[in-house]
Amino acid sequence: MIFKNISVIGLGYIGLPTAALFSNKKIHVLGVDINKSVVEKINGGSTHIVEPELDKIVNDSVKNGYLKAAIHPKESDAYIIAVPTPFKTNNSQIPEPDLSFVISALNSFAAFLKKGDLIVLESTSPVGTTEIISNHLNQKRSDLTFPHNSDNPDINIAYCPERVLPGNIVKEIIKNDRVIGGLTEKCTKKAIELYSNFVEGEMLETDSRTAEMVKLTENSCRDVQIAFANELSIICDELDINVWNLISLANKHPRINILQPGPGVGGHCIAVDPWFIVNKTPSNAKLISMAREVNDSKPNWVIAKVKDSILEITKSLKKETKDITIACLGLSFKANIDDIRESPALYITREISKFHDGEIIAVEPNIKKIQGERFKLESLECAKKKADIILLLVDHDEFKKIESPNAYKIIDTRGVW
Ligand code: SAJ
Repeated sequence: MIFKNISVIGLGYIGLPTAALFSNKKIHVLGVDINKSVVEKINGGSTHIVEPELDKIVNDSVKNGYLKAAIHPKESDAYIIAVPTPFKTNNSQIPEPDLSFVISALNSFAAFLKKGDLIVLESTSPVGTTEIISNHLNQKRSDLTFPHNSDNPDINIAYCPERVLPGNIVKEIIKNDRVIGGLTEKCTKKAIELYSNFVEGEMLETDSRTAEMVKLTENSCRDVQIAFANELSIICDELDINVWNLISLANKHPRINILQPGPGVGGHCIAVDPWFIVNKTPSNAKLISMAREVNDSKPNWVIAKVKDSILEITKSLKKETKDITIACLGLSFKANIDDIRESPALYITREISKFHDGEIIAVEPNIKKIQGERFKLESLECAKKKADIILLLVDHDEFKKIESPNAYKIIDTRGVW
């Protein structure tokens, strides 16, 4: 085996399962994270992430001595970078990718690099980032040759994006095909050799720029398709047509497959990655940019619906707003997970709690407690009993199991009832 030691930088939703699966194959893995409590938790054999099957793999690997976590990397044969690549808004209109975590990761292991090492970037990144990595490391280590300026470099660098779905990460990380783009063909081959340790899907070879763009394209494609569904939902509302029924009928056409509207697009991927394309090619990325705008505006459209409903109740039931109870069902960014990052459901619930002076109940079966909010976490039963307005925001299984509740006003943003 050519990779005896691997360092995985960033122990989040992608880095931790990746580190765990390599160590599960009896390769010594050092998981690196700047967060001390994450490091301690993993060294204690548990995880800070809720993902099916992950706990056991991490626990087994730590017990067997193949997985360790630390704040700093050490000399390894391969370095995998799985750190966040958020965007900065600054004053510019188009959000700008923030590569500072990638650069810090490079700086943390540059001194350990030796001839023959492999570096793989997994973080979603703008086109050209893998080349930036090569240049950056070359500046730090002029004693070594790098792929941007050598045909047979000492250091191999490739881009291999993660493509796994939160909630099904462990299964998908093993089974999904991988797109692997090295800065040279040899870099690609080396990265394939590395991932073959646990990946059962096909290894699809390409160059780094194409691999970077593939990842952005996948998430932008989904964003554009969801925007189409969200736009349809607003049009149908105006025309008094049930959008769920419409989509299900249109989808009977053999070549039509419309996605589902919702309260907006959340999570840390689809709502972010399209901006990386728009930022690079602003005048040509028209549709991609417009899709972001459509999806980002959907939560405020839902809030306007809630305001209309409150007004209707004050008029028809002669209730004061302080006596109107609103129940928001779901806070996570999508069904059956506990992840609230960039969640439109959480944003909508918070915004309602800013203007509504009556009681606001949130029901989130995947979260036990929430602090510092103006709304309370309650049971579904309590919400059904007390609410004048029921706003369904996430299609959790628990909500799908029940019949449409008996509130004065039901706003179902996911077409569950
Ligand atoms: N959503 C809708 N309607 C739909 C589908 C999704 O409103 O028909 C919403 C969801 O509710 C959620 C958001 O879109 O708020 C994103 O959810 P998702 O399930 O589409 O995607 P993520 O963010 O959980 O994971 C995506 C996946 N990408 C694609 O499916 C192309 C995953 O494979 C990627 O690995 C992941 O992004 C990532 O890490 O980039």
